[in-house]
Amino acid sequence: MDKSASYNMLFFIGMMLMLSKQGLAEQHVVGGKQGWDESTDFDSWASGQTFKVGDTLVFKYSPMHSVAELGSESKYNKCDMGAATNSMSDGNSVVKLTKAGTRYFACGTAGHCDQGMKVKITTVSASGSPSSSSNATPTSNSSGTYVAGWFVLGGLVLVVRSLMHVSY
Ligand SMILES: [Cu+2]
Repeated sequence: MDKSASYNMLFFIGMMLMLSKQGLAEQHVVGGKQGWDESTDFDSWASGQTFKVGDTLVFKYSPMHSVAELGSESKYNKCDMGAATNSMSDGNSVVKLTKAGTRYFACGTAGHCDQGMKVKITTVSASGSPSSSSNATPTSNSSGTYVAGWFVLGGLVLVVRSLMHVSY
């Protein structure tokens, strides 16, 4: 294989890597390095993240903490743990973000939520645009596939070109 053919191959491989990275679901460790702890500033952590449908949250914490999901913004604001669902206490809790919308999590240990140990996660549809209506998700998914299709086609043209070049 000559030089230009291998450059084309590299370009193609690079594009495939970019594509696969784009399509890959991300894992968000809640609170970053500090993890799920009273001292973590969850608002500033969350504001630096983009949560997409298909991504997962991972809560990492010591046995003095737990994770519970609160059903509404008002319960979240009041730290109303009475109606909490989906309680987890295994120290390494994984939550999958299956659809666009906002979800509320707080620590179940007495007093911790009031100390700020809570986080609000707003998930957007996979294309990255916030989606308030439920029917926006399939549309953005298919346009993503459409773009990906053109990328793959472009890559194939390059490979065919480099193969033809080699045979001269
Ligand atoms: Cu706690």
